[in-house]
Amino acid sequence: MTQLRIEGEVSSPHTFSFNDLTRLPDQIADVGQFVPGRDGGGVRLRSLLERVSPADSARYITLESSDGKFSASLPITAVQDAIVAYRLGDAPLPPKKGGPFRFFIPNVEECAVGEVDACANVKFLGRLHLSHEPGRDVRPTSPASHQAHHDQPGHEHLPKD
Ligand SMILES: Nc1nc2c(c(=O)[nH]1)N[C@H]1C(S)=C(S)[C@@H](COP(=O)(O)O)O[C@H]1N2
Ligand SMILES: [Mo]
Repeated sequence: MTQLRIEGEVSSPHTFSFNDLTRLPDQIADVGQFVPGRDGGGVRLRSLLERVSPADSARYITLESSDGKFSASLPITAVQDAIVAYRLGDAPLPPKKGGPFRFFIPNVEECAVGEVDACANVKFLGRLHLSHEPGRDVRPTSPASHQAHHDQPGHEHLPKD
């Protein structure tokens, strides 16, 4: 079963299953309320962070896809309202929606314009890592490299439907 791991500079590293996530506080019934055009349910990132107890030294959170190919690293303070989408009705969020786990930052800036942008909405999330210094970040940083990123086979935008 696919799970979501949180580790690094935390007191209690933890691996969350679908069922674990359903039991956390701060559930979001409809992510579309905060991220227009998206469906599914989720939970606030802060609920997962409370469960693992970040160390005082932790300043960055690195979001990694389960295949290890995509990652983004952001200041923890910038993602206080972020959502981990994990369900579609009573079932796990399907890959065609970026599941089983997908990161969403409400009211985020458009792609390739800053430290916290829509490129950090990591799909197929497998691991969250907390650290003092920024972690691995492979987000495209210019309009041209962003276009090239999405032109790669398998990197097209997901349909919003
Ligand atoms: N795993 C993974 N997540 C990813 C990417 C990726 O290539 N792989 N691309 C990012 C970029 S650059 C953007 S703009 C958004 C696109 O999300 P969408 O497919 O839902 O439109 O996903 C982000 N998350
Ligand atoms: Mo992007």
